[in-house]
Amino acid sequence: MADVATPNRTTGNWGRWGDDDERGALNLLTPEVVLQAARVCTTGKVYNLGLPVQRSGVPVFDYRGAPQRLTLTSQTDTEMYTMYGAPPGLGANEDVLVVAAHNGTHMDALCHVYADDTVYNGYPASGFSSHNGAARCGVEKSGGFAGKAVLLDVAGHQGVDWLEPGAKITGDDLEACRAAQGVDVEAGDMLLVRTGWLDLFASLAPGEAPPFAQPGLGLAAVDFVRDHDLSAVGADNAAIECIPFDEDKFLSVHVELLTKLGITLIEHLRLSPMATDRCYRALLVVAPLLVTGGTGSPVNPIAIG
Ligand code: UVW
Repeated sequence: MADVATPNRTTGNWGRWGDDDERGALNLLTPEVVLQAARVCTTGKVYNLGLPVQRSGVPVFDYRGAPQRLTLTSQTDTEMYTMYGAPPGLGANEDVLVVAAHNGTHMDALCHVYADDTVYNGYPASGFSSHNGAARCGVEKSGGFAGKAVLLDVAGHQGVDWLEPGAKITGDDLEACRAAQGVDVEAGDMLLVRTGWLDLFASLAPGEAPPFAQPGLGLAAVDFVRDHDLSAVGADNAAIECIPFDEDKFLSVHVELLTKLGITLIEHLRLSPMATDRCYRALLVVAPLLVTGGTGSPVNPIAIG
């Protein structure tokens, strides 16, 4: 059972887990809830929900730059290995990874977005500095987490490969999809929403630019998330929310979910394999890098059906 309190319509989840809280709705994932979540597994099939880390063929916002795997050492460095005493033919290949935290499949820490100069739980946005990162609500405070995930395949339910770029998903859309799939959504669940965006992206010709607009949650989906008292929300698009942002307000859904409700967001999830298998309930394990003061982290969440 998750805790008995529920998010307040005005104050969200601020103060719900104490004035010092930095984990937000992840607090709902108590040991009892995680044990319960493990019981939803029926097939044991493991789904890697992360995108590959590579320079091309993955969605990238220009200002963040493409992920880079750079070679640090390889068989071209035999001289160095010989120095360490390695016999001919023995060596090691090593990489350096250069990855913008919010590009590929990643989770947003609660410090990621501020509104009215404030992040989740009322901490001042000024607590973030370029050198140290977030004084409060950095990704290391979220830590790894696990629980039950419910996949709502909204695109599949609406009979399309992907929702139109810019489409705003409402709470009614989520509820209709939930009912059609015959799954319950319980307090503490992690909601995964499939818009089909990554399938649209995959359908593009090499070098073809994706549309700027993306389908995603609109403000009319916020009540569904709040009223079900969810612990995290993930989607297969770049920002969970629709782009352009609903009501033309910058990051409007982020502000409602991440900042007010303290709900961790996980973006660019590969959800189609689960949808194809009609795997609508799974144990989900998310393990961010514990970057001190970090605004988020690349992740490869593992869903077990
Ligand atoms: C923004 O949308 C600004 O970031 P993210 O995709 O990490 O949520």
